[in-house]
Amino acid sequence: MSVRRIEAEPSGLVVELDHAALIIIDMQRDFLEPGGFGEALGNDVSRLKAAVGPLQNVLASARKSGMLVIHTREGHRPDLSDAPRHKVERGEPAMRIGAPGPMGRILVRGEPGHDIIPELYPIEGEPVIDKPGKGAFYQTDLELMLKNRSIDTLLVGGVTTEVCVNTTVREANDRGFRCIVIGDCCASYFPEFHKIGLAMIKAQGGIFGWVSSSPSVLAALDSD
Ligand code: C5J
Repeated sequence: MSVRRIEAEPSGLVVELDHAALIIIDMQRDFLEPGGFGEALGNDVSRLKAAVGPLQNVLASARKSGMLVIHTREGHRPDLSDAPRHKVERGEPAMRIGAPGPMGRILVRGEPGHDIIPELYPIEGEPVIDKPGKGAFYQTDLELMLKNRSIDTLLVGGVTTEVCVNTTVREANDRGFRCIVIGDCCASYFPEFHKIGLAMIKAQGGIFGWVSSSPSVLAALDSD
């Protein structure tokens, strides 16, 4: 059993690597590249690039350690039968969910824009969770997968900090998982929401979880 200490806030943690998983949330072209869902909503998608390099480093290290790695993607069936009407109709986006865009239909499974960016592409053996909502537990088999492997601790990175990362961490926390959010492996279209999104997780003694950084996680994973 490999046990490591990870520096984090509000306190450092001891983690058994055999019972930990890296969860990478929604690093999809639709959120990170021009012409996708994120840009259609009026966002500056270049803001999310900050998380890519740190996540690449943590992903390489997690793979080397043998840790379970799980990727998630937000998106819908081609017939949009799993897309709530209010999600599709809200706001005044340049293109709505399901509309044809330069990377295929916006936020639709199987389209190029729905896929994970090449820099963080899953390798064989890494489960990919397709989720219709913001949280990775809602209407997915993620909890079952984690329980089957006796996972109790999640290292979490991805986008966006205050939306899908926060929602997933809250869902995980209520289900009894300990979440360590890797701050610089997350990003938001709104820098102030990124900062507050992380602050909300670690406030009040870690009300939803802990916040660490990629150098701290790498130091722990790479130490023998
Ligand atoms: C959003 C996400 N921002 N992955 N999704 O709609 O955070």
